[in-house]
Amino acid sequence: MTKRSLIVMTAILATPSLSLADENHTPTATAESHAPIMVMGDHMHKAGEYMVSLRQMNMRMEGNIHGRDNVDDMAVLAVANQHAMPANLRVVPQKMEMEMTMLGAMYAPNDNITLLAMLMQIDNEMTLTTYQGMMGDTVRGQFTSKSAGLGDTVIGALLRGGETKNGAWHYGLALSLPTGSIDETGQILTPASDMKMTKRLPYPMQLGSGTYDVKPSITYNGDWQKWGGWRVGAQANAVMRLNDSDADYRLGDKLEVQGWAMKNLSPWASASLRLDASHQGKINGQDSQIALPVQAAQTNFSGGTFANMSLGINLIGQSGALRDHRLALELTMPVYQDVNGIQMKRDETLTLGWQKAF
Ligand SMILES: [Cu+2]
Repeated sequence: MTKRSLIVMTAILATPSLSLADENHTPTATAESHAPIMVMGDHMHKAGEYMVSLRQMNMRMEGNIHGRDNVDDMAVLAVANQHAMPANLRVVPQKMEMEMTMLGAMYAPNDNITLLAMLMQIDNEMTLTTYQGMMGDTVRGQFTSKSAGLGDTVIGALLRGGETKNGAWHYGLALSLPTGSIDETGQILTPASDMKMTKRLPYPMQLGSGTYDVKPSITYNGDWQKWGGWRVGAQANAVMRLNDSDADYRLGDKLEVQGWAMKNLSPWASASLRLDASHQGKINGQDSQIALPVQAAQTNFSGGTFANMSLGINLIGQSGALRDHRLALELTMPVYQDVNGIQMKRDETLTLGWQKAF
């Protein structure tokens, strides 16, 4: 765990002691009344309510896959480079860590609409092995690329849909603004020389999409008391790019469906199980400055189909200074990944979050 994760965690854990107990507050919420922490736009608020949230997400990737199959460095070196020279890939990613800190706010001017906004800070770190020259399997060395800064900013609204006997659904419409940089550079060890060169980093190391993205969603929340107090939910959401970035490309559109079930363990704790599946298309166009003999710089080698299973725990304070502070942890594990071309293999993601409504 990195230093910033620790700072965020400490801030989250210290926050309840700073707030005052509020005796006139609405009845205390239950631990299962929000979806697992990784689900965005899962709930609406009552008129006049607002909420702040902080999420810390750490995602790891290790090794490489071609489609669905694990591949070693030699298999990666056998793949053609789309860019001019050399003929084959010569730089192989080994490990990547993505850290995202998300600060969110929600406000409901009335019962039918909840406004939301989210800022994020992103830290990426990738370790790669460079092979010497135009061919062969002689290692020149390893190097690490880093990028950090503000990511894209999301603003949007949730709109009341309708009600069923045991639940309700709502619609979401958000816009992602391209506040994240797409011209991050790093010191690259190239196949040609032991001297590092400053180059624009490959697409997965950039901090934003570079485009205005529309994010529609529809969410159902059900309270199935007759099933022994289970709460269930489902959401379909999409990311659609509206334009090409300044660097003449756009990331692939994305579609995701997910469902979850939550069960109370006590008035202040619940456990959750969530399944998600998503599909993302390939990068369209190309940034002419991203031209390294590495898979992550190949626009064909982007997007794919993914499914994950997540286990979560949710705690909610019941009284005193802890009242209504929500703390949640979710561990996401890949169960299926089928990528376009060769890409890094996704490992687990850990998300820690804090939410407080007023
Ligand atoms: Cu909220």
